[in-house]
Amino acid sequence: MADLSHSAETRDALDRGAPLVALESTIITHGMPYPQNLETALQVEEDIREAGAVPATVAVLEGRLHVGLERAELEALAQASDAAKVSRADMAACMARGGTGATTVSATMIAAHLAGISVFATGGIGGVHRGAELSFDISADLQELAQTPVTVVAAGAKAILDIPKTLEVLETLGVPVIAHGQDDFPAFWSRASGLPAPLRMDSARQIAEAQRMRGALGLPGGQLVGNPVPQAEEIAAETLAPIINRAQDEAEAQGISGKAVTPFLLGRIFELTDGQSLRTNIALVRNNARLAAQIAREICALR
Ligand code: PSU
Ligand code: MN
Repeated sequence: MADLSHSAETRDALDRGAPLVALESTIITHGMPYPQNLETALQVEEDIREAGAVPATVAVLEGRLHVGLERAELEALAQASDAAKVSRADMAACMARGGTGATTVSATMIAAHLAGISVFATGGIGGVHRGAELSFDISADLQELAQTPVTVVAAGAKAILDIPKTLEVLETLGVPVIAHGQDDFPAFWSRASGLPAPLRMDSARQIAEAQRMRGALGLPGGQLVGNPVPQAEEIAAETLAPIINRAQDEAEAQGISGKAVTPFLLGRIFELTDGQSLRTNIALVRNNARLAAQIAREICALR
């Protein structure tokens, strides 16, 4: 078994059997600019504590897999310009060569499961990119949800993705997709995607019970919870559509491909919305962290 490193706080919570929420770090290094990335990471950890759970931010630091970062480690990662973006495919290679990398949803799920943490909060998951019928660009996050038993709370999938195809692939892979408190699957910056989620649950308790039942049935994999961004912070889908199209056209014209696509699009949308996309992103991550903390507490209570 891989040897994990923990912050003192995370280690203590694991020892006590306290509710824990894992957090990814690609959002810190590749999803937001400094210093908002650091402020948000610290704020989200605090939101989880206030909601009665313990945060565990995941990253690979100099070859070691950390589940729970000390503040100085988080500060260094937020300012690192050379951190790799690590997902399932490159996690072991990064560790073997002593590298430093931020974990995506897929790598964070793997790390959380190794540490015995079953709930994870993020902003948005990766999914099927537009034009995937030609590019085959489908995030490893989807396959991970099918095989690793962690409930992931996200604000849905970004409109930079092909949301109908993303939902189809999740169905094929047997991943429960749950909208929290509404019928629509949320669309990250906007509350509604115009597409109903296959499942709807209105409480953290229901989500925890569904996860437990999956385990009892011996089904592999996790659950995806789509938690809509708070109304006051949402950006209307109509406002964003032309901006997303423009960012997409630029990515294509500049030949951006592979793992560079998502960070490029996020960066351009930030610029083209004069920072409004970042404010919304911060609000939705915090909202997801609070729900994830409630789910983690319910899972503990069911044990
Ligand atoms: N969605 C966001 N912000 C992010 C990401 C997704 O709103 O930073 C990151 C996550 O870490 C996710 C990854 O796992 O992008 C997906 O990348 P790709 O599309 O290359 O699989
Ligand atoms: Mn991709």
